Amino acid sequence: MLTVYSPDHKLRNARTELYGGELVPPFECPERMDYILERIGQVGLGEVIGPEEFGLRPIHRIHDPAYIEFLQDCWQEWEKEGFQGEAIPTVFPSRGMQHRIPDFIEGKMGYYAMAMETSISDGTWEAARASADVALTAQSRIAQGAESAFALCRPPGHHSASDLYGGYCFINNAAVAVQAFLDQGAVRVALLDVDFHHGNGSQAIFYGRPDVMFLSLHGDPRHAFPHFLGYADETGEGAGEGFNHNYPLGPGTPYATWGEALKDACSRITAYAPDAIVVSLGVDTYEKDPISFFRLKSGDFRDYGRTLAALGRPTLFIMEGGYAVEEIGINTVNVLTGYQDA
Ligand code: SP5
Ligand code: ZN
Repeated sequence: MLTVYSPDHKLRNARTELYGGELVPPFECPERMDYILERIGQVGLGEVIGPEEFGLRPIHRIHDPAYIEFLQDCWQEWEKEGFQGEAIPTVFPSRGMQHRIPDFIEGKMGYYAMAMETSISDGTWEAARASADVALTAQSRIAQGAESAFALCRPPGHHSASDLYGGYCFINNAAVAVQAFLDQGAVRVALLDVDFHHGNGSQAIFYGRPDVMFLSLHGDPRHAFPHFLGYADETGEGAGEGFNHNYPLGPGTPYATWGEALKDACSRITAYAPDAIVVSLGVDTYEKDPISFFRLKSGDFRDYGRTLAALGRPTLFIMEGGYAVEEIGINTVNVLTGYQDA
């Protein structure tokens, strides 16, 4: 299987994450990519290529142009104020307040943030743009006839909606790739999100549309980030009714239970008969993940890779989360070899 990777992810090197009331080194760190690349080499998964540049047009198909401008300018505007730390919002358009976009950077950040653990710093925008190019390059290989491809995206994307960043995400790489398939002639695309966290951004983007079926297995929002979306009764709206499927799962969920949910999701995908499948591949479902609560073991990742292969559709894997850094390579590549060897 072909992998697309850009070293420009290293430009995303924030020093801080707000966690438990402290500023700590981010869980979503550059070293994650080193372990995945190393494992790709060890198992001989296949060629690793760099991305092509696609510009802003495919990004604007998903994201509000004013939001993209905000991402581009945020760090300079923050620095200009003479603040000493990284850019973090402190005030939000909460219940009963206006949703007008302020001029001052602190207000703009609160408007565009869905969570404040994610600091913005120098290079964040450049890395996010490169990550989208990685996704689009892998997508284009499938559009040209490859059966599968792996977009080794960093930063991740699935928490980002049309005009929201947070949860370590800035541009929704998976959504941009889904839209690229549709713009190139696909009629239906399934977006399957197996990251531990609910893909709130992806759900929001496609919630009213029947041309994208979104399915997500994730920590129950009553207990897990992002807490405010991902319930089972969110089934789509308007023309999109019936094309959104959430599988919230509780603390301690083992692979036996998770795998049953995946099989249910797969039967829905088969019935939908999509032209392509995009997998938001987070491996924070792993038992040793430091911020998550499922109990998948390394071998389980290979097992569900085989389940995905049985769908028999062109499949684009997009990297999302996974924070047990030393095992992230083994777990991620197990999904891909499970798929490939099936
Ligand atoms: C892409 C992705 O996986 N984003 C996840 C972002 C999660 N950030 C907030 C994490 C808060 C975790 N709190 C749980 C404490 C458990 N000890
Ligand atoms: Zn996650």
